[in-house]
Formats: sequence, C-alpha cells, structure tokens
Amino acid sequence: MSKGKILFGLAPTMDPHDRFFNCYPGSILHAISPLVDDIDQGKIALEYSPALFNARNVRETTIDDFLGIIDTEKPSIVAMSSTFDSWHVALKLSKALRQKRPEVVVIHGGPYLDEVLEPWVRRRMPRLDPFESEYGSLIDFAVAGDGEYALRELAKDISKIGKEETMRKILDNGYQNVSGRGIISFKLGDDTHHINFSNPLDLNQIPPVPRHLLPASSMYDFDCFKDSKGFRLETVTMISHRGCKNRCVFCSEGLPYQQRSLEHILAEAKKLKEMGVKAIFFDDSTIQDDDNHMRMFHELHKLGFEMGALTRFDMIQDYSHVAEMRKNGVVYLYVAIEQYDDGVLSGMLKNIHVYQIDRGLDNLMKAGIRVGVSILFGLPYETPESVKRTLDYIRRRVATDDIQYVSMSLFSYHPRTPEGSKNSGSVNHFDFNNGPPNLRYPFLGFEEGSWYHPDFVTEDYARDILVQANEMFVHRLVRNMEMHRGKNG
Ligand code: B12
Ligand code: SF4
Repeated sequence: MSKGKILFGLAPTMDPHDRFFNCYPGSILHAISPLVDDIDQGKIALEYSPALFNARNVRETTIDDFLGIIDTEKPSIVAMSSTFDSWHVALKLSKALRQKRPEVVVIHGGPYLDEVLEPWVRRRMPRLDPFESEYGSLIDFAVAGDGEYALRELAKDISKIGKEETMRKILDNGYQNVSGRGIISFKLGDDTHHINFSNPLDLNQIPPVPRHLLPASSMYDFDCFKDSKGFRLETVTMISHRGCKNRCVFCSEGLPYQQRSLEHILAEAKKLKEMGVKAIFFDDSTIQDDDNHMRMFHELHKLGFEMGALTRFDMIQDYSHVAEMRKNGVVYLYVAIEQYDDGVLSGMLKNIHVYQIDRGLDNLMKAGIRVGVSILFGLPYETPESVKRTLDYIRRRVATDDIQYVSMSLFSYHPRTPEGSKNSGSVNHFDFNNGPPNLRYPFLGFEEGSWYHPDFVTEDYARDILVQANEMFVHRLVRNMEMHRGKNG
C-alpha cells in the first residue's frame, strides 16, 4: 500500500494590498514542525508535499490554483491555517476540495479559527461554522490553541487507522495526553464534538520550523535589513516566546506566556547561519517580555546576525538599555504608537503615555536604531483632536527621519479580544458571517481596513484620515511598500 501524503497551507487573505515586509507563513510552519520532523525521521508512515500552499492574496484563480496543486500532489490529508479574514477563503477552498476529492481529510487551525470556534461566535455566526454548512461538514477536524502535537497525532492516526476511527479514539480519551492546550473539534454522525486537551507544552522540545518548505526568495522579503549597497539581507523571522504580558483591549494576543531557552534558540540560529541567513526578525509581541533578551541578542550578534524586533515604548525608556541593544546587533525596532494622545492610550489600556513615546523615539534615534511604528484609528474613544495630533506627530518625526515605516490600521473587532467580546450579544451588528464588509477604497488604505469597525468609521471618516496621511508621509506608509523596495526586493 502506498504511503499517504499531507499538503500544508495558509489560506490567503482577501485584502489585495501589500503586506508589512513579508509573507512568512508562521502559523502553519510552527504547527507542522513536530510532524515534519517525525516524517523526516521515518517515524510516521506519511510523506509531505514540498509545495506549501501560500498565496499572498486571494485572486480569481486562487481556487483553481489550489485544485491544481491537489491534482499534482494528490494528498490524502490537507492541513491549513487561517489568520483573520482568510477563514472565509479557507471555507471556500475546502468546499471546492470536498466537491472534487471528498476522500481527502481536511484539518484546520490557526489564530482566526480559534476565534471562530468560540462558543458564542459559533452560535451567532452559523455560516462560519465549518461543521454545519449547507453542504455538510466542510472540514473534518478543527484544532484551536496549540496545534503542533494535536496535528501530529491526527496525521499519524488518520494515516494509520482512518478518519472515523481517529474520531472514536479521541472520544475514548485517546488524546488526553497530547502536549499543549487546545480543543479538537469534529463531527461524527450527527453530533459535533469539542474535546479539550490541556498538558504542559515544552517549547524547547519543538523542532525548528521547517523552513525548507519556503522558497529561497522568501529570505528577501524584509526591507528593514539592507547591506551598504542597498541590497536586502537574507532574513528570516523567529520567535523567542509565545504570548504577551499586556492586555490591550483591541488585541487577541495575551496569556499564557511561554518561553524558549537560549540554548534552543541558539541551536536554531546556528542552522540558520549555515543556510546563509544574515538577519533575524523576532515576531514576538514585546521582545523584552523575555528576561533573557539581551543575552540572546549578544550571542546571536556574536554569530554574525543583525536583528530586529517588536517592542513597546515603555520598554525603551532607559537609554543605556537601548544603546546596549544596538551594540548587540539590533538595528531595527517596530513599536506601536497607536495614537499620540494620553486619553486614547488610556482608553485602550495600552499603559503608555505620550511622554514615553517621545523619550523612546529619542533614545532609538540617539542609539542609531531604525524605527517602524504602527498607528491605529477608528477607536471608540478617539476625537478629531487625537487623530490630528497623531498625524501631525508622525509627520514631524518622519520629516526629521526618525521614523522609516508607518503601518496604519483601522481598529477592527475580533471576537476574542476584550473589545470584540463586548459585542457578543448584539446580533447582526458585527456579523462576521459575511466576510469583510469593507473591501474597497478608502478602507483598503489601512491594515485591517476591510474588517468590522465602529459605526462612526464611515467611508468619509476613513478617507479623510487616509488623504491626510498620504499628503503628510506617503513615502513611509507600508501600504505603499512598492516605494521602499530594496534593489533585490
Ligand atoms: C507572522 C504573522 C503574520 C504573517 C503570516 C501569517 C501567519 N498567520 O502566519 C503575515 C505577515 C502574512 C501576517 C499577516 C496578517 N496578520 Co499576522 N501575525 C503574524 C504573527 C506576528 C506571528 C504568527 C506566528 O508565527 N505565531 C506563532 C505561532 C506559534 O502561533 P500561532 O500563529 O497562533 O499558531 C499556533 C496555533 O494557531 C496552531 N495553528 C496554526 N495554524 C494551524 C494549522 C493547523 C492545521 C493546525 C492543526 C493548527 C494550527 O498551531 C500553532 C502552534 O501552536 C502573529 C502574532 C503572534 N505573535 O502570534 C500575527 C497575527 C497572527 N496576525 C494577525 C493579523 C490581524 C494579520 C493581518 C490581518 C494584518 C494585516 N492587516 O494585514 C494579516 C492577515 C493575513 C491573512 N492571511 O489573513 C493577528 C490575527 C488576529 C486573529 N485572531 O485572527 C495576529 C494574532 C496579531 C495580532 N495580535 O493582531 N501575519
Ligand atoms: S497590542 Fe501589543 S502590547 Fe498590546 S496586547 Fe497586543 S501584542 Fe501585547
């Protein structure tokens, strides 16, 4: 009997615009790393397709392209990740797959599916429910939460005992020892089951993400690391921990916080060096959440890497700390301003004040660290003054070259955030059932602009901000990334 084959993918977003720097499909690569490692070591009688389905944005040909890969690769299992609006696309892809090859077992996971599987979301937005569509079950298994070991067990069992026996095994408590915390959902007969697993997950046991599934060109997606001649450096992203110790009201990240050891990170970095990687961007929400961050920068710099990371302004108040980061190879930091207004910052529970934004930016300038910032409009507590103050502030700091990149978002409701879940009772108001309601100008001039915003964020309101931002700092907006491309970008 021939071995089964698994195809991995990240469902593309419906937003047609450029992305901030890269398209690294982090979620799916993290989720599959133990499975790929076991397959590589011959521990699981399954092969994986070398073709990762990772289209940047939805196009007219997306479904055909996907089915084309299915025809060529003939997988027996498809494992797919969804971030944000891509869940709507994921459902369409699954439906097309069901119609063409109903025997293929479909497993889904990812940050947006976690939101869709919230019980109140399933109740209120039935069209998002993958198990109860008008075409029946569009997928076979959904995994919310930590995906890596649940996915490995699912793939192993499905290829060995088949889909239905795997479902029965899960119902018979066969998955109680799976590492990590999450929920496996599936439909057997007429009943949909949601089975919890909750065990420690040791990040230091997880093999490095299988970057060999990415094309070499993905290393040239980062504009913030360039050599002296303006060529982009070979760059990858990494994470040093998971979760965020803060709880801003609009954001879906949060606890539990988990940490990788320095040894585990360095072991991965040494392999990256052998692959010719020269720069690392840390995707962690706030790099200083990791108590070991400075030692990590130091050791990675000794290996020859340049680095960039995400941080918060309250974490860069001490100049000697910022200067030490620079000395240890940090050349770029991405920091959220959101709005340059204490009232708005307090409303979103950001725990940051404008004087910290000033001091933090000054410290970065003095230390010689390049800066990207994010700004966020459409918040329920913003005022015309706070919007103007924010745009003026960015204009001033762009003019003096203090800020290189500006990512401009519209506040969007996400079901799992404190602000999003407040709306759990207001039926039809935020009807995520129907996909992005604002897939058009001017909303698409913003990150997450196509999604659900408060009512006052009308077309005129968004256009006014977009026009001003374009007049003031068009060349720095990441939505206009084409203007920034390095020589080999
Ligand atoms: C890298 C990244 C990207 C990359 C790649 C996308 C991706 N998902 O990999 C790019 C740059 C393309 C991107 C774009 C966007 N992103 Co993004 N991104 C991230 C980031 C920084 C890291 C993702 C990651 O590697 N996490 C680490 C892994 C370990 O965690 P994880 O992603 O949750 O994956 C685990 C589980 O979800 C599960 N799992 C994941 N996939 C699968 C698949 C299967 C089959 C199974 C079983 C399990 C499983 O297992 C994994 C391991 O435990 C996160 C923030 C963060 N720190 O997580 C935001 C984040 C995922 N992005 C977010 C958003 C909003 C966006 C954009 C809308 C931004 C924009 N305006 O353009 C777009 C949308 C893209 C799309 N496809 O729809 C939000 C998602 C909110 C939500 N709940 O949906 C996040 C959480 C950031 C935030 N707090 O706002 N992003
Ligand atoms: S916005 Fe940033 S600091 Fe706030 S909770 Fe989200 S990841 Fe953490």
